[in-house]
Amino acid sequence: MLAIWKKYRSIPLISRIAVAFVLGSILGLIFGQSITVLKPLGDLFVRLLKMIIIPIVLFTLIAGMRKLTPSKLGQVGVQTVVLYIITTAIAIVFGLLVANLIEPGVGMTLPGNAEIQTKEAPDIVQVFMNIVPKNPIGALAEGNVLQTIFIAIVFGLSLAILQENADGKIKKGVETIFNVVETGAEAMFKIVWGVMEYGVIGVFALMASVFGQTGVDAIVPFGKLILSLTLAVALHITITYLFIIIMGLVGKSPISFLKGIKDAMLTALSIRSSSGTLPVTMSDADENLRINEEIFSFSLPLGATINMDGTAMYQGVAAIFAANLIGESLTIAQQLTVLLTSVLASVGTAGVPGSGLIMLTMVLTQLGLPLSVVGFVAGVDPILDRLRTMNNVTGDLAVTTLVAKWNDAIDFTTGIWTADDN
Ligand code: DAS
Repeated sequence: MLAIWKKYRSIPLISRIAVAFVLGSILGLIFGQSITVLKPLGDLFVRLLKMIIIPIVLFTLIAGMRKLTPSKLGQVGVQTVVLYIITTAIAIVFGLLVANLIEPGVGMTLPGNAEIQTKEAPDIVQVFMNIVPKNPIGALAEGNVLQTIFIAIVFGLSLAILQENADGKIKKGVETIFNVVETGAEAMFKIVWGVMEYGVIGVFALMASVFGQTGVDAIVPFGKLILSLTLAVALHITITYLFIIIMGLVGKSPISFLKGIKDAMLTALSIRSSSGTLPVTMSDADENLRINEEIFSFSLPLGATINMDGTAMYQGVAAIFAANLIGESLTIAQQLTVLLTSVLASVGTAGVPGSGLIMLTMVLTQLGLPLSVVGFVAGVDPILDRLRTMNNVTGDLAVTTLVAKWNDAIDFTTGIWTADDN
């Protein structure tokens, strides 16, 4: 028995999770609804990851402020947000291009019984106002990532200023707090890998229940919609992230980059939550991509909430799908509306399961397209959402790598990058 356990443990964790992912998907399609009894095992995995989000963001971001001067934070912040917005806009263009070519929804009709869901577009001023917490402890308790970022930056900055100007007991106290949060961050990363060990079971259960729930008969009619999103995601990851950003601007091997972020990509595909994947995303940035904490502790939590390239791209695909369903075609002006609405809405939408579907109600409302489309595609959204989330997380890490390179805050002599030299 011990020999079997040792053999099992000798297999790389990510390989075990990948096998669990594929096996779960296949068995889900074979056994259908009956296998969804395993869903609680998958939900437990998601809960364990969510348990880590707030402490890891708080610890790493405050620790990161020890090295980030206010001016540097401004520079890193502007670079990060501008790149996030540009890549999101490119993503939507890919979504619109592919959907115009494949024409998902043509030849299909919208059933009258799809229930209508409506959601108001977030008021952009309110989105930015909501970043400031009324009650910091409440923000942490309810797991509000954007407000936690705000608290960590403000508190970390004040500590960094005290570190420069205070003396005696206060200075000693600042050192102690920074040491505590750095230790806390390391402890959190250790927990991440403990949770990922359970992830082999969790991912198997999640994939078995999603394919058991959805079933082949629900997937086939939406084949062209799934194909359109899959193609757009593949194009955006390959061209925008791997060729332009990693190979062109960072000047490193795209293969090494992919190897460095596979844990986060597979986790995102499994749990369909950027925020839930954040502990793994940050761990990959730290341990594999060797990015300095002061960069990723700011850009990744921010990216998990405001940078959703896959989600925004899906709006382009789904808007054309909706128009085709009712025998219309979107004018260029309408497609530009999709682009603008989706970029703005992706800033205001949290990285949680199904947020792309909620955003779709805003986009369809803006275009005057039938909202019943949201109910119509809801059945396959657990599959589409996984593709979107995997894209979202990949984009966060690609931009973070470029910002780290621009700020000399990445060590290319260690981690996954050394594979380049072989
Ligand atoms: N599940 C969302 C995320 O976590 C993406 C989406 O729903 O589009 O990023």
